[in-house]
Amino acid sequence: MTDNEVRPRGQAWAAAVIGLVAGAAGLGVAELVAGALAPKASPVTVVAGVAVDSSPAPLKEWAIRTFGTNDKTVLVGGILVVLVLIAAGLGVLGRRRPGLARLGFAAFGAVGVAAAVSRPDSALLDVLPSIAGGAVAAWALVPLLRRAWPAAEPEWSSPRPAEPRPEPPAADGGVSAPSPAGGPSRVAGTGTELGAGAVAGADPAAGPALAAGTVPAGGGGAERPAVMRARPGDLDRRGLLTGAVTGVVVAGAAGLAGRALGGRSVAEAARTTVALPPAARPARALPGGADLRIRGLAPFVTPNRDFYRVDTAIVVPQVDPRAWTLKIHGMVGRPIEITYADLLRRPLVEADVTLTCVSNEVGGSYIGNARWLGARLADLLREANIQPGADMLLSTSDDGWTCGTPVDVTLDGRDALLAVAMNGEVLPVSHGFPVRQVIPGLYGYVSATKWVTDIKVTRFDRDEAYWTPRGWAPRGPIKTQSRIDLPRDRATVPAGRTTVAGVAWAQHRGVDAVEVSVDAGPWRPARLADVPGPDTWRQWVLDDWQATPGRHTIQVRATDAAGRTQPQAEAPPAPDGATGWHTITVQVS
Ligand SMILES: Nc1nc2c(c(=O)[nH]1)N[C@H]1C(S)=C(S)[C@@H](COP(=O)(O)O)O[C@H]1N2
Ligand SMILES: [Mo]
Repeated sequence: MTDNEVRPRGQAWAAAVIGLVAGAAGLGVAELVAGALAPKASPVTVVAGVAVDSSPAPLKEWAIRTFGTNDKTVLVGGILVVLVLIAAGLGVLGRRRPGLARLGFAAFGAVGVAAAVSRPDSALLDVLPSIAGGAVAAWALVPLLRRAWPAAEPEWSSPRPAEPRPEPPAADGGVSAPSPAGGPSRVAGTGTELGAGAVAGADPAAGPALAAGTVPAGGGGAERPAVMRARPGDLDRRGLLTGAVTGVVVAGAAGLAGRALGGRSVAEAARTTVALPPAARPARALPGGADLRIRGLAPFVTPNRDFYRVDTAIVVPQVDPRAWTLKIHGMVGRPIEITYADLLRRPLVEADVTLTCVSNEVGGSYIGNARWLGARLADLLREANIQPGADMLLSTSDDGWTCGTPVDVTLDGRDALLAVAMNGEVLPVSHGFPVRQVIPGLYGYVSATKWVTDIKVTRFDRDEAYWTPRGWAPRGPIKTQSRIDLPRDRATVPAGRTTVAGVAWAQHRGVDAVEVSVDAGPWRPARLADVPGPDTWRQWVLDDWQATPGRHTIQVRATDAAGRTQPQAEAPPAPDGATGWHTITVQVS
């Protein structure tokens, strides 16, 4: 550093704080713009969306395994951590190379813009939040730096000239410290004395920047003359504080306002006004013995609030049912487009169907059973007059996710539905409001499109759905499985007669037998609960296991109505569903 360059000294932490504050202000403003104009395009959301869609299958599996349904919260948290680190780094860089740091923030805005336009459901306005955020962060950086180092060399306000600058005439004058070389605003009175006036003159916004109380901090202190004099490169703590507080207030206010604007959930509001028509074909009453009502055993009907949720949406799509339509097109004689009102006027059927996720591990919880109300998909497909040779329905959701379903499965008489209600309630927003597919017997990724808006009749050899290029099988019939709910794995239970219970499923084939084995001993048949049909899971119980002290292993296996017993061989969820026998260990005391 030459004499005529007064650089901000030390205090990288202060610069890091400034970078964070500038970044936060940018994010806050981006949220505000998103809330007002482009609800799906908050920068963090779109970047997270890109991350979800481009992460390889093993990573996705790992995330689901490790974080469960919190995987997206963790992802957003991870993105924020990266943003924090980079914003802090840009702040530090900004002390020396403000132009470059500004470019860095602008680059972040550009990443957000790129992510926004790459989303399958992107709209023109979606570029705005990231542009606004990047611009605000890049802009805010310099005034914040200037407040914190009001008397340092003002290269922050102009690009640094390549040539050594001529000494301003006043600079070598009466001031004891080297004077800032360039910028017009800094020359006057280069506040080397601990007086408010001089610096206030330099930057009115900074207020009494070097006023008493601004005790020079940190490493710089030692070099200081006994009389407290602030030198031009010193950190002005009050300026830092006021700048940071202003930035954080702006960030918080803008962010909250954005959330408030964006949070007025169109879908949630519309949902409460829907009057569900009665079913033209109600489901038969559940057999009395469908639920064994054993504490700790999954209830036969999964309440909506407990129903697992799996999808790629970072924010739940908000679909206005008044604007919703479903198109059926492609290999059809007569393309169809129907509205929500049209759909509700059709004869609706009710069906008990258990949904299962292909990512469910043996013994896992990505499964739930509900009573669905919906229009029969087969009727609509017949009205559209499907052409021979079509074997796939490529359905698309409002947020651009796609799903490939075999045509024959939807036409074979099973309750393949365009569902509008779940357990007697209008479909919850997170489960696909206003309309989703429900097709018994297929894993969710090839059947259960939520927020469905489009069905293209096509062929498996011509089209690919979302998960196929990501390593999952194009077709996904549900494999026969069973789970022990009780006792819990690794539980300690008292010796004596002990209840072992769980659920088993083989959707659309039906479960005919469940057997339990303790310590690899003989298989004993469990008692099966009643079921309304082959499309739901089935509770089972073994009432009379005589537990003896020590450690025991319990295993379960199910057999479907075709007589096929689930295989022992263990397979992971990818590419087409986990296999193996659920095995738990318990300590009996
Ligand atoms: N739009 C959309 N629909 C979707 C998905 C998705 O990512 N996006 N995931 C599917 C998967 S993998 C499963 S297992 C089911 C889960 O439905 P649920 O969240 O109502 O339990 O939704 C299916 N429908
Ligand atoms: Mo799934």
